[in-house]
Amino acid sequence: MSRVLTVGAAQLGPIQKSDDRASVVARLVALLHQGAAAGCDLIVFPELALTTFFPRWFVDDISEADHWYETEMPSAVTAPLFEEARRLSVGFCLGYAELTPEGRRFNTQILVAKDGATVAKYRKVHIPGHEEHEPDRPFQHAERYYFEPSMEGFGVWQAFGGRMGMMICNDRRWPETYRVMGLKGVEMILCGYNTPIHYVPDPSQDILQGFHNALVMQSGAYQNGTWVVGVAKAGVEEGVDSLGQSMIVAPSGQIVAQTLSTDDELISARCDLDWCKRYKETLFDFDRYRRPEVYGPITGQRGVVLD
Ligand code: CDT
Repeated sequence: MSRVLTVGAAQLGPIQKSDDRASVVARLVALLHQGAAAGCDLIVFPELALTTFFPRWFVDDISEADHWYETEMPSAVTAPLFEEARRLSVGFCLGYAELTPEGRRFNTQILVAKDGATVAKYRKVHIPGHEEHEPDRPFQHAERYYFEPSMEGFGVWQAFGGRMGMMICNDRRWPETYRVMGLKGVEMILCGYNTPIHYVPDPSQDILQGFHNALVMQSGAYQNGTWVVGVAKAGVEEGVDSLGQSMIVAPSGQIVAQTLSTDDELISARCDLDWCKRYKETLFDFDRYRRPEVYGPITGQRGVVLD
């Protein structure tokens, strides 16, 4: 069995509030066609890929936001994406807001096989932003109001001929995210993101957004000997400018493909999953070199404790 997986990063340009899901699904299907023409086995879409990034607005009654969430997947409106993927025999990874039958709200990403079957579901662990309305901000980032953090952690699934993991946006900034999957032998991590350029708590970081995006994904890839596919919803959405720079990162930490625009854009790369071994079996041979006996504080405490 070939260990080369051709993966596509299907960046989306902005989705405005008035764009209905059917028009967004049509854009996803168009990117799916481009990916299939490029020989992709798997196409990765961004975080919250079906709607505008709605946590930028606050509503006092959260049920007023129910229409941004999916209660079933596939649904009538998303079925064409699943059907077209099956017809083209291309897998995909899709981020969306999930509202469960119990009324729980998660920021979710699924992995769908070439036959259209959902083989894995991941719910975002690190939820950034704020819980309460902060009226002085130019825009909200109320993810902590709209989503609960998953307690399921970071899974790694055998799929597409390799060991596949998932993370969502802010997860990519935390080394623990990659390491937990690294300890499960991950070979490719799929990540959708929505990253506003303007970081309200510290605007000095604004010009560093692209640098930080690459820094964390390149480091995470290298330190764990894994491919990382990071995919943006980019551009000016309802007046808020968001980072593009979607990229495919090799286990060496090198960027092998990167988007040039902030619009709908597909990039792809042939990813040799065996490349991971060069790092996993040498410099980052965990079994040989890691020292878990002195890493206790990483799981034993949350914040800083001064000796
Ligand atoms: N979607 C998401 O997690 N975005 C955050 C923005 C910074 S926190 C306000 C990110 O880490 O890119």
